Amino acid sequence: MKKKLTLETAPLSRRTFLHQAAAFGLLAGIKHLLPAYARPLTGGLTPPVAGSRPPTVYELTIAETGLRFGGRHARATTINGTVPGPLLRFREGEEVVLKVTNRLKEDTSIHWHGLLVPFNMDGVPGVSFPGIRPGETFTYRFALRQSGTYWYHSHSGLQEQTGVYGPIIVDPAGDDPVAYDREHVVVLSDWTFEDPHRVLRKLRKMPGYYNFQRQTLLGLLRGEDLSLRDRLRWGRMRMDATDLADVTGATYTYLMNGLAPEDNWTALFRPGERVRLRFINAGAGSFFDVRIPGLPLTIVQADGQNVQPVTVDEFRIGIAETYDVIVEPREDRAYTIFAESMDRSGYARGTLAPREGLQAPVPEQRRRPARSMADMGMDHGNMQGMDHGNMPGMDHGNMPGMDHGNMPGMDHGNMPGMDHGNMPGMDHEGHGMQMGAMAGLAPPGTLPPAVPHGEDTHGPGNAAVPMMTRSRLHEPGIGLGNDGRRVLVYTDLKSMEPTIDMPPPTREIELHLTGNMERYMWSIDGKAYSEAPEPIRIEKGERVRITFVNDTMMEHPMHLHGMWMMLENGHFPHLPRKHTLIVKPAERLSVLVVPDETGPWVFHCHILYHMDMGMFRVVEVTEPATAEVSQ
Ligand SMILES: [Cu+2]
Repeated sequence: MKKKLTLETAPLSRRTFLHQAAAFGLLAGIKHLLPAYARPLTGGLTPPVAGSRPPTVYELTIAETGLRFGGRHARATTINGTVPGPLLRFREGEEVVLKVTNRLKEDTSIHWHGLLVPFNMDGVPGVSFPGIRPGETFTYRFALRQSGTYWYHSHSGLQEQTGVYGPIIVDPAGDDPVAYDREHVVVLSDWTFEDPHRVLRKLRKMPGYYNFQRQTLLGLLRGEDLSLRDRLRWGRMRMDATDLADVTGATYTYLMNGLAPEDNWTALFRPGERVRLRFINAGAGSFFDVRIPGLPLTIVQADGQNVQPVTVDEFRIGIAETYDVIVEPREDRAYTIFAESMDRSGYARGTLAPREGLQAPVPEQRRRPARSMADMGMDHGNMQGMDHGNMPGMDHGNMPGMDHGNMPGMDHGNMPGMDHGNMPGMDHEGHGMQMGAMAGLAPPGTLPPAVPHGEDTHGPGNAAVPMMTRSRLHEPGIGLGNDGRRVLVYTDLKSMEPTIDMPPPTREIELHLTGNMERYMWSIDGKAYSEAPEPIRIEKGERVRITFVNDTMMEHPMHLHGMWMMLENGHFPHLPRKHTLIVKPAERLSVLVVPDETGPWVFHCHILYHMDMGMFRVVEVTEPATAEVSQ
């Protein structure tokens, strides 16, 4: 199908916009000029120009600029003077040149999130290139091998928190399989008026610093959240069931295209049009739950890759993920685009309207949810006969004593879903194990089985290991799915095109996401990046299964550079290709990778502060050694 872009639906010209905006006083609260797509009132994106062109050249200047967010002054790190930065629009197959100039007093960088590029164009200082020094210009040059919605951001220090991010659209070389009449980019992010280094210092001193939503005694007496028994249990674990996000609305202003909720970013449509919304979560520390009351949302793309359309009422967008959504507003009225932060401490908001000046009611915020025993891998439904009261050494603050032999009634044979016969080569004793060329790994697409945690507790950098880890891809996630709304889950995602050439994996690498919330330490397999862990080595063309095991109580949006992760959600050969995956607490999740570019690629948690604290690794892709070895 061809997309229809008629003259009537063409975006407002800048002059028309300024004229109308001035007439209605819309610019009053918005002192800074935003890129066209992000302005308070926008008709939509400029349609792409067809035909081949010489290399597209973009000049991007990173500098400190005074801006306003929700009426308050701020110093932001901007790209060409704005937050978010300009929309970069390319066409699949073309070569692009991006000249990035650093006008800061510190080094900077830009990483093209989700784009497959040669490693030296990937923009990670210290891994892909040295970084861009103050006053210097670095020229990125690469050919585009894909299409879809992506984004870019700084990979230096905490610059992403202070504004260095922007959207990317790569139009397909041929016809777009998604039909639409009009499109808008919706960049979600979080802004703090504090210096992010100060935010991090506070978290390191007191990880619950921004958690102003703890359970109160009054709430306990009212029977909210947890029973007294559960609450005491959480206390013994020195954890807080209401710890949903490290950084919250206590300091964050949640932004939609750089605008605070009161500035009400407004996207225009004509009733009856098919409107494509390209959602990008460019937040440094916030997951968003997105809905548009009154409109079903048809998901057509995830992380830039077309998926078989699935219609939902709401979806959770993890940090660094993107989702393209089709809506068909038929009525001549306004609709609120509501993006609530996962911990319910605030929201980003905008409006879809047939003309300016309209707005719809803003939904009430829901109550923040609480963590459950399932998030600790202690789901009673899955483990009959597990009497917690009788478990000696169950001090989760430091759980080396997870001795299964000491747990009365914990009969592994009784655990549904734990079929050892289905787990070829599962060595429970070790983590980070690399099983060499092993025949009999589960076929591509298989959901990981539930597995009790092994002996390795990952050392002092890790606070707790869940007793049982299992697939949670079918779960909508904490705080969702219990109010009658249909919520997108990862098992809904099926790629549009089948993966035809995907023989079974020949090797499995298991990685544990670890951390100590109390000390604000974050790591992989118990080691922070500063402890110089060995790179993860994969040969070019090798078919590897990577299994992530989340040993912490938080969701981690894990991002792998340089290659797709094919999510094993049971839908082979239609496994969705993702660049970022939310891994839930106590979850075991597998992806297949087949790297086709050599070089050092980074793999990290996209919560900026977790990455900074060390939840970061290098994946070294090398040329295959010799024919004998690779045989
Ligand atoms: Cu993380």
